[in-house]
Amino acid sequence: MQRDELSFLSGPNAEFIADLYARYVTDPGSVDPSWREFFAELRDDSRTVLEEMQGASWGRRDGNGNCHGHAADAGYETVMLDEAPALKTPAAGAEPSLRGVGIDDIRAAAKDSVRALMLIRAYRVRGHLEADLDPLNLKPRDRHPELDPATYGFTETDMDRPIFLDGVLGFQYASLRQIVQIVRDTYCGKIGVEYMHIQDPAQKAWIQERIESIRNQPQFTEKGKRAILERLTHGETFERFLDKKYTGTKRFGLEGGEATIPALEQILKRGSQLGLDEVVFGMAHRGRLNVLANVLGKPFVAIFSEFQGNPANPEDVQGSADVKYHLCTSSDREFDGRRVHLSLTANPSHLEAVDTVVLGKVRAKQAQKGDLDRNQTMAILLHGDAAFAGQGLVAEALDLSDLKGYRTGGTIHFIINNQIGFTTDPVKSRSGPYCSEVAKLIQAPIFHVNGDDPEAAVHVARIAMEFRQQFKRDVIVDMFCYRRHGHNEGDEPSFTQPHMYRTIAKHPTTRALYAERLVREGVIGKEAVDQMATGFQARLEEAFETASGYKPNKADWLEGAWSGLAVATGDDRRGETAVELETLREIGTAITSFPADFHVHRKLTRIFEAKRQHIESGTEIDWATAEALAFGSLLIEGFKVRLSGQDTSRGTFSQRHAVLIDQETKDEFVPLNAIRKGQALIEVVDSPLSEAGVLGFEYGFSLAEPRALVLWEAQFGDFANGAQVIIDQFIASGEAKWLRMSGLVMLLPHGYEGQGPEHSSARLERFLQLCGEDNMQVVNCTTPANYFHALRRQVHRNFRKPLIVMTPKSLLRHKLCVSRLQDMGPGTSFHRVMYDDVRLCADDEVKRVVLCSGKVYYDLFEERARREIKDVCFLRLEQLHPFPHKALKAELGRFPQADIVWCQEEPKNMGAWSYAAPEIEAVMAELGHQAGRPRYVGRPTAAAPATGLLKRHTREQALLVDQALTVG
Ligand SMILES: Cc1ncc(C[n+]2csc(CCOP(=O)(O)OP(=O)(O)O)c2C)c(N)n1
Ligand SMILES: [Mg+2]
Repeated sequence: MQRDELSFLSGPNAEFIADLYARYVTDPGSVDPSWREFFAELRDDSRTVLEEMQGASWGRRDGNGNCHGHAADAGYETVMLDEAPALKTPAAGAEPSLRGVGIDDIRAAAKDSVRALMLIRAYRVRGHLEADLDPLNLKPRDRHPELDPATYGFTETDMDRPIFLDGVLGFQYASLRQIVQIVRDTYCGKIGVEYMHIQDPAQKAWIQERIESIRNQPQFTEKGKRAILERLTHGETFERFLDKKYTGTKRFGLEGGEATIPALEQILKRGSQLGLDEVVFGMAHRGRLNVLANVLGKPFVAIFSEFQGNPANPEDVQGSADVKYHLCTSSDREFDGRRVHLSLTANPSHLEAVDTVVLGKVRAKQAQKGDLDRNQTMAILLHGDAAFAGQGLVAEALDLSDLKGYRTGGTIHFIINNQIGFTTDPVKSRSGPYCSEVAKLIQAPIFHVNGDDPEAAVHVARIAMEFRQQFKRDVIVDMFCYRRHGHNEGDEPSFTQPHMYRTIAKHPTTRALYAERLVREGVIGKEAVDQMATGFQARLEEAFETASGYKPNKADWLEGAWSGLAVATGDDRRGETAVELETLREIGTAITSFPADFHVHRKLTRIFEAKRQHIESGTEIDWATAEALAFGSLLIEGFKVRLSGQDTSRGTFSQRHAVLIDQETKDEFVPLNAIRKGQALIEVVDSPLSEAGVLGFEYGFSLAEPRALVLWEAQFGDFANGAQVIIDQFIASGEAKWLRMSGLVMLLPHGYEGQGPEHSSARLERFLQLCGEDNMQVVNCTTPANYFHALRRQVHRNFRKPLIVMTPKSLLRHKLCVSRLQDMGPGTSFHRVMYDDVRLCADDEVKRVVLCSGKVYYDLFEERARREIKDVCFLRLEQLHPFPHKALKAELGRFPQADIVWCQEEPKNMGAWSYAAPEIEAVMAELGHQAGRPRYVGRPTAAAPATGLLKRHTREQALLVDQALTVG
């Protein structure tokens, strides 16, 4: 059959066949028997193909201009690879015509087209499975049957017959031989692309166009190639140098994955052309020193000095410091005259824990600079293959990526996939075919690339950057490479991976392979290659010589957004937190108002009415109202407030109602954002059901934005232990390890109310055990006003410390747990210790002082009143850490004759007892108090925090209250 005769299959006829097929699918009897036979012969997935005949693949793509906006750039110049013109055979004005063509011809030609489309589609979906990705070629690559033309009934004799494609792959007609060549070039080279899982047609079409138009073959100018070689040379020489000078010292070298360096460089360079001016990096151990030096430009001399065991910061601001491959740094770099600020976030050993911290920082920075379309600031997260597959935090971070309250306009994830995790093989560390599978959770495109082809790595890095800027969504680069040495430099890898390491030993370095290629291509001479390495080595030597005399001249904190803040000193830390009564009333009016046409829930109007009356009378201000007053007052002072947590906008206990929902339209209204013109805004975000990920995010936000009150709320305090890594590794120790302050507030519902083991305790004891070196504050307030001051204090001092708050549940509605407006008014402040409001007897008649904290105070208070006891007085420790030594001493000094009891509702091995007992004893010793030490009253030691039986709870609670009040 001649080509012209095949023209019947262009546009309209293609649709005709697709329509015919649609009819066949719904009712096979409705089509001509010859067509029925034809369709029946097709495989199951022909449905997809025929559907696509009318869709993006068959029809013309929209030709999104941005796909081709690849301005040649100085460093890595890329020119588009023109497709060989011989392959292009446009249908020269052929008119659709069925004249003179028999049904058998139509059937044969249509069958060819459909089968070819199925094959092409199979390559788009699964071509990556046959891509040449592993530099070590450890496993023979299996052929996938769907990528074999024979599967579709093609035989060798079909190879050269023209097949009508109507624009697919850019061709009107192509032979099967040509088609196979093109799809294999595009999908089975050194790059494997997974994108057909993306449901958004524009994103899918963009990627298809971007890669198919150039058969996914990068082509670089000579200058670009030399630049890539130079970056590889820096990467390799740096590790070699460290290996020579500090043999056996842990550095978690990048060797085997050096293509990371030019790839990152490309992201920054292309990003700067597309509007980026700030990148926040998060990464683990592997290659971190190399990235610090060769991407972020940390001075070599500083790194060498740290290798010699010297501190990274001046002695006087040392903190407890951290190992060198956890440290943060920041720098400015220029790309073609455009400045890009780079920072690498400090991280703990815990893999992937830094991910959402980085995202939170990016979000805060975007807000700071008004980067509303998120074009300027971006996160790059580097991952190990085992960690990316294994750590749940990766999924949590991905889940945040497109949520309104957390999105950051897309992150580039770069996996340094060295095909091993410490000693563990991929087959033992993941169930899926790739380490990157989890990214499909958010339908991110995934570019697998062979790290021994640095041009391919740079090429996909560029596409990733363009995709992020175009769609503001996450994108994954999975760079297959290897790890030349053991997990660290003192580790013997062949105990467990003998075959792999025999292969690696014989395998030339990425740089050597690439240099050889460029010499072969005539891009560079052999001498120039060597010179590149020796020249760089000389620079390293020079830095090395001066390292022993190197002194960091200042710590890199309290700069930028943090300037004006200082290191916390002294004991008096109440800050200026009082607010004029007039202002409080103004806020009170705003938070109980809503637009006239807003349909508020009936029950809420009643609640708001009562609230408003209390504010007017200045009495009975409950917890949630005090909180709203604290937020509102900060907002009108210009401090932003960001509160996130599960169901936080309503409040787990239906107490907050910070966001109102119109009962007719579902519109939202935030009364706190309608106090005054020009006020700062509050962002109250209902979070996804994650603890670690979200807490990390808010911590990150607080690192970048000291002028905001940032809060995370747990649904119940217990759930915070799902975020233990963030608490231990960042919140409690970040300032000491990395000189990074945070004013983050954690709100943790806590209190024994008979709700069972999992809804009673926020594990106060754990937080207290973490306290040391003035690292954070732990409070367990008993009054709304004191909570009000504790919140305001967070941003009204010249330093920042995390604040852990045990928050109430039943006390949210307790008639005694209320404050007066004037307790927040002029002259008031936070109280670390609170004593009885009313003196029941003279100080020297007091027989017992009960020290307590939090909710149990109200149980004690009510029972003392019921029994009309006069000689027992209460001292509430509102703040547990820093321990209110001075205030407690002053109070306890009033009662030298009394016995001292510590009363808590938690079991003895929990709550504040273990922490507070020695502190109280020290105060008593200083006073020479006759009682010597405090006596414990509370639940006995227990395994679970609380009983699940309400009756037992009530009995236990009554007993401990009784013991606390019974003297003698
Ligand atoms: C949460 C966590 N668990 C365990 C470890 C101990 N550990 C350090 S590196 C490593 C292997 C990481 O493998 P991979 O993510 O592939 O990175 P690679 O070292 O291969 O670059 C392990 C298990 C850790 N650092 N963090
Ligand atoms: Mg690995």
